[in-house]
Amino acid sequence: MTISALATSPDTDAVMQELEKYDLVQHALELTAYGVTVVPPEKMGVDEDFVERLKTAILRTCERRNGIEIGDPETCTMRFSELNERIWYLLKEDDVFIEAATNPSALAMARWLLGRSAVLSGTNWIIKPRNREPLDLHSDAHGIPPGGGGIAHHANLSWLCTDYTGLEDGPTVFVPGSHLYGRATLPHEKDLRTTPFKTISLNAKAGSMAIWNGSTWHGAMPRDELGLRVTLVQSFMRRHMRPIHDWSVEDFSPEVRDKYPELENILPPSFYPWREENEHPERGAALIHTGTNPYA
Ligand SMILES: O=C(O)CCC(=O)C(=O)O
Ligand SMILES: [Fe+2]
Repeated sequence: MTISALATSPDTDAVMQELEKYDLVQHALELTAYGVTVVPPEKMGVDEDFVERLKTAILRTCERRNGIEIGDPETCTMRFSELNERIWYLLKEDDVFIEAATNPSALAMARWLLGRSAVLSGTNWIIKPRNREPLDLHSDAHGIPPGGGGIAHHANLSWLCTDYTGLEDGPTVFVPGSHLYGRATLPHEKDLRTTPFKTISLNAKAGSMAIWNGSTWHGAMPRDELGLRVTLVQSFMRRHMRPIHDWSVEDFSPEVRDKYPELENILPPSFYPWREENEHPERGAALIHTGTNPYA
């Protein structure tokens, strides 16, 4: 008996069926139990050159926006601060960012955490050269206070564009299960060298997607390896939250909207804010519906 086939719960059934379709059930379970999972490249359903196209788009956008020349990313010795300026708002820079944001496996996972109404909140890159500084443990679900651990509010879907196969790569590290605390880290919990919490470090090939509940505490190891670790970070949120970017599906041409129909769903028009009167009362029903079920 497969409950999702019995058509009693349209939102939950749809989310469950997508997980089955893309062979992601184990990853959904890891997200629920540990707050983090890594989906290997072969389950992301992209063509072979996708990750190279994504990495190149990130490096070219960084060069163009910052007026720099990165050269060979495998030997680049530029500083972190030079490579991580103007890192946000990437969708319009190259269609590969839209392809990444609307990837069916990625959306199936985002919707497991945030419901079918999940919205794309923000996109940014991280280009990490050899550096000596660890990144402190933190939650990405800013503004969610203690008590908020029952459901996910925010999800980080990070596409690894280079290998994270050893500690020398400067991988992200996680405190498994910390999403259940439902709060941000306190000052004495943050330092990776002294935190009393057990951590795991990401160990995955380029093309994998690391996905975490935004409330899962994470940080990053210093990078010892020469060259650049390159990552596309995609933040999804529940629909009632204030997205990072004020972007709209109207910003994209009809051709792009036709090619990536999921854009309409992940960049919905907002019901809020309003002043004396709401100018778009017709948008209210979709938002109110999200209050009926965590999978809505
Ligand atoms: O650089 C890393 O591995 C961690 C990045 C991070 O904290 C994030 O993407 O939210
Ligand atoms: Fe983070």
